[in-house]
Amino acid sequence: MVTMEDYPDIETEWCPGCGNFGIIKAIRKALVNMGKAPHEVLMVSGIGQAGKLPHYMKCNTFNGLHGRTLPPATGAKIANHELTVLTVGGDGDAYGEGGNHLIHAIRRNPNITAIVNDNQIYGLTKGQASPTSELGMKTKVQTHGVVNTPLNPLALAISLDCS
Ligand SMILES: Cc1ncc(C[n+]2csc(CCOP(=O)(O)OP(=O)(O)O)c2C)c(N)n1
Ligand SMILES: [Mg+2]
Repeated sequence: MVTMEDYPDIETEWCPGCGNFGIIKAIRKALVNMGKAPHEVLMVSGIGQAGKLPHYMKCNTFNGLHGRTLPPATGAKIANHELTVLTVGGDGDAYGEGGNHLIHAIRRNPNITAIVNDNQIYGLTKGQASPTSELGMKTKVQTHGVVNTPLNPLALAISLDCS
């Protein structure tokens, strides 16, 4: 039987209070509830604070390029249908650099789970605006505030009939 002991806590580089702690715990609990052992799971990520999440998971992992989580994850799923494949990344990774891959992964529906840790900012690179940053939000780069309305990722997913 798979238990939480199969998915131990691993020391992270995240700041105290970071939302990624809750997300990693929820992922571990979900895998245990599904009865998935670490060797049956692959987590794929790109670059970013969210992209570090698989580093702290005891399972198969693949760390690729920023915005490029979905192509290797799709490839792995095609090669091994039995594998439970999850991608995890930030809003910049999933909706900015990886936006094109997101659209086509939804369209192809390769039966993988894509998790986006949407903190509405480019966290790792010190706080530039991302596609989901609020209109008017000031950053060190957007000194007069963000000028574009944010992307609505759920509306995008629904319009593409995402499962
Ligand atoms: C192709 C490419 N563009 C830009 C970068 C630089 N870069 C690395 S992480 C990052 C932003 C990360 O933001 P996000 O994906 O939202 O993750 P977070 O750190 O907020 O969790 C950027 C712009 C890169 N490594 N590769
Ligand atoms: Mg982010």
